[in-house]
Amino acid sequence: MKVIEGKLSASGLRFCIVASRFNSFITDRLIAGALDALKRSGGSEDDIELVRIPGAWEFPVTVRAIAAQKRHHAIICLGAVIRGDTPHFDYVAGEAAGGLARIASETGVPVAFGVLTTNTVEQAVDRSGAKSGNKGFDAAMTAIEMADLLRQLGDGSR
Ligand code: INI
Repeated sequence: MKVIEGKLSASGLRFCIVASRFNSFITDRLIAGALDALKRSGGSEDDIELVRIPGAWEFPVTVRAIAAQKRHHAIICLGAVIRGDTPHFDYVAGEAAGGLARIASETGVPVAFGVLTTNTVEQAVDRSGAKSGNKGFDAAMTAIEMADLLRQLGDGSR
């Protein structure tokens, strides 16, 4: 049986990290985790770009523009949407998730979803480098694997 799966090596691959500034005390930790994963997997600083956006609502329009450039092997989205007292959370989190899934499948560029959607600040802290790990690190590892997998499955143009 031939098994096809992505390798966990970032060497020679180009990544774009898109990170929101809203709840930056969380998203800065996610960025640190993602950079740690990329570098420890053999990625080069020269092959990593960081794009900052105001909030998670701005992910789809930004990522669509970046994916259309076809310059990166994968895009890593990092954000933190924390539930408040109004339904705002549901609109922001839902549109970000749905928009990013659509863009990945329409463009063929892997988009890793490192956007925390939590009920409390404590849950977000736990997932950005405390007791539940760092979801920025996890998203970057997924991006590395998917970048290599899609390169194997694709036309090899990147
Ligand atoms: N943006 C976030 O990234 N996280 C949030 O928790 C959040 N809340 O709760 O409001 C949030 N709102 C801002 C939104 O993403 C847009 O930047 C804003 O509506 C302007 O378009």
